Formats: sequence, C-alpha cells, structure tokens
Amino acid sequence: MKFFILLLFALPQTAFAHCPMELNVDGKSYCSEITWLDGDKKVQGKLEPTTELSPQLVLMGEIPQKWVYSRAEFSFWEKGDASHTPQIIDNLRIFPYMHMENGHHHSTSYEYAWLNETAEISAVALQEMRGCWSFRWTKENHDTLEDSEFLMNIEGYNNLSDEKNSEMSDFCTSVGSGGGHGGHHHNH
Ligand SMILES: [Cu+2]
Repeated sequence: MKFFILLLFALPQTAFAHCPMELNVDGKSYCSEITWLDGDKKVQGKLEPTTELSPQLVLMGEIPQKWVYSRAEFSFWEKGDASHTPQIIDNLRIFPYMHMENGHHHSTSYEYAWLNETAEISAVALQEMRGCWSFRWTKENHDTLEDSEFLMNIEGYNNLSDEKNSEMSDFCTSVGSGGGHGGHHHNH
C-alpha cells in the first residue's frame, strides 16, 4: 500500500493582494498600511514611552500629565506588489487633521520622520472635541486642507468603549472628514 502525502501549498500571495489605503502620488499608485504603536506621555516636558496602545483620545478636561500622545507608523508599497516591498516616497508627509461639527478644521502639533522604510508620526495629542480626527498626506511644506489628500479617519480609540467608538465613527461619517472626497474609504 502506498501512502501519498498531500502537501497543501499556500495560494500565491497575489490572491490576497490588498490595499488598506490607496494614495496616488505624482501619478503613481501606492498602498499604505498603518500600524498603531504604544503612545507617549510627557514627563517634565519630555516624551516617554507608555504601554498604552494608540490611538488614545485625550479626554476633555484631562490634566496634561495624563495625556497619552499617539504614535503610529505607515508602510508603503506599489499598488499590486504582492510582496509589499517597502517604498520610501520622497517628501511625503502625513499629518493629523480635525474636521469639526461647526465647520472649522485644523491641524495639531506632531512629529514626523522616515525610519527604516516606514514613516513614523508621533507626539500627537488627539484631543476630544466635537469633531473627527483624520490623517491626511501632502508633499508641500505646510499642512493645509487644500494642499493635502485624505488618508484615513482615526477610529477605534483604545481608551474608549466599543460603544463610544462606534458613536464616534458614525459622527465622523456625518462630519465628512474626507474633505473634498466626501469621506469615502478605500476598501479594495
Ligand atoms: Cu477641533
């Protein structure tokens, strides 16, 4: 009697080619993926790591010593590249932006750097307001709505309940933080 061993080969990765976020930079299509990292706290004016996973919403009235500054890294690859070979996109900057219920919109302070083929944004105090935080990208040296493109809404705060998070993401949809793009998402 012969026994055959059936080997199950993984389907080629292309079957799973995905593109969590798509951005078109200088006529070229890239995909990007965010990885949230542990946030920082300010101790005597200096940022020090915490074990609290970003994103963290800085609640209204919270004393600054307790604020957790959010941190994340973004990786980029050429759209359709199943191996996700990391790409560094010259002069690309990602920044936090808020669209408010009253129609105002504004940025906030942050730090940004390219590190080992990923872009890291940190020191972002995502303060609770009647509005919705998002990330946008630009190649300009200023952070304005006009000269940037919507990347993603910031959702799923780790210091909020599921219920509160889902209220907030409904709110984001209604505020339409996608700017000129009507808040649509890329779910390809
Ligand atoms: Cu605001």
